[in-house]
Amino acid sequence: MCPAVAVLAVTALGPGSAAADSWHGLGHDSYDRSLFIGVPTASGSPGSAVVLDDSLFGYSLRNSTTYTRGEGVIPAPDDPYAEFFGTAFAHGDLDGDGHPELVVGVKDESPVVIWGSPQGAADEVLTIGVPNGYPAVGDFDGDGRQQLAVLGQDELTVYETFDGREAPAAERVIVDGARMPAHWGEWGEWTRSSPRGLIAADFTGDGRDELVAHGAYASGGDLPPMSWASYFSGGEDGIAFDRYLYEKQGCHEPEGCYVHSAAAGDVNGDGAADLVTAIGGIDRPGVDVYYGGSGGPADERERFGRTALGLPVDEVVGETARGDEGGWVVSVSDATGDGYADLALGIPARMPADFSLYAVGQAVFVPGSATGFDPSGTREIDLDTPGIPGTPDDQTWFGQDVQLIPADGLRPGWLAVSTRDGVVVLPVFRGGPVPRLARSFSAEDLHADDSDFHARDGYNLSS
Ligand SMILES: [Ca+2]
Ligand SMILES: [Ca+2]
Ligand SMILES: [Ca+2]
Ligand SMILES: [Ca+2]
Repeated sequence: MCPAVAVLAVTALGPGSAAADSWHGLGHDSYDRSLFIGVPTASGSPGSAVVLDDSLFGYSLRNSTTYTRGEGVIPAPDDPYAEFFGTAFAHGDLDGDGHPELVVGVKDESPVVIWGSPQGAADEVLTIGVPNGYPAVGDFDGDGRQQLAVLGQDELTVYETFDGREAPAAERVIVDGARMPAHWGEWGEWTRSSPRGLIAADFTGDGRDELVAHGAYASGGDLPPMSWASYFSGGEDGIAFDRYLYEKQGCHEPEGCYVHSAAAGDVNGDGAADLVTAIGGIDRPGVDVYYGGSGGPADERERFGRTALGLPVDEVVGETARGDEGGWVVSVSDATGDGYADLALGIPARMPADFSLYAVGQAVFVPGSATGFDPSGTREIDLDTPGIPGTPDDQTWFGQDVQLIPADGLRPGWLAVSTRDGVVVLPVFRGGPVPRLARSFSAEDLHADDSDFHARDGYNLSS
């Protein structure tokens, strides 16, 4: 591996190629409350990403921007059959001009930086040469400026400083060491790891951001999935590998199971971000919390199963979730505005009590508190909940992804839930989410052809 090989390409297009509306028209200059929706490959389309901007009246298509590969400033995919534009999103002011950039991850291809400008998103993009890269933005060295980190198949790259819109190749840092278990000969045929996400947050509470990378092991056969996560601590010298938070975690362990999704937020309000992982597997629905502290996320995790999350224990199947992969996706953010990050959990394979339908799905909201998630405030939301559009059916996959948007002053927080048929967004007030005020965006609204969806991995929600 030669660190000097940086493949970065600048794409600039002439006047008239604008693909973006502006958040400036709304009087704010931030993606902090934007909802990003990655839309997978649809029939005859290379995939797109929709940015819904918050307004005083919530989210609407009138305040949205759609980026489609091969249109406007967005480069066409190298592989027309590549699956997913909008695998991951990150945002922040990378060049220090006061206007935020949006970074869009692309499954199997390289992330794209959409530059900010005084007029909103600019007609200029930068392609970061890390195939299958997951982006995250944070201030890792404490200098007050934001940096871009990208987790690729075999490396974590931190771009130190973007000087204008030039490629920062000379200053990029590749973090060496055993940050992910790349080759692993035990346990049969697992051969390599693959990334699933990169999370930037202040896990120590010192004002500098750290990173957690997580992913899964690939296997050649029908072996059950296993997962790993590694913690990268920061400092004045930048990011360095610290330790694994978990490794080879799978359902073969009495207490463990594989992790499909992870998120960070300050659940207990102590100033340090906490890592929350969704525990999949038939018998182990719920989440694990690794509370942050001076040493980063704790080695000891706290398990919240169905009972601890305030969910009823089913008479027939006990603590299980009446559907496989109980905790499939998590989002953590202070949507109620009380200072404690709240939890949204997506359980898309959930079945009704009489087992008559497969994968109707469910979303769960649990508020945070000084002692962690507070089960007394739990809300279960599904397609039978008054106000939620749609009808329960086989494989509606309600909760295939979830995303919380934080409250901001008088503006409420939001809970977004994706299904086979689109995305539902509902406001979250102090008392929790309000399904009767839900609004929905159909597959057509989101430029998606739902007939092609791999339903459980359909939309990708981010903020
Ligand atoms: Ca900028
Ligand atoms: Ca920190
Ligand atoms: Ca905390
Ligand atoms: Ca809260």
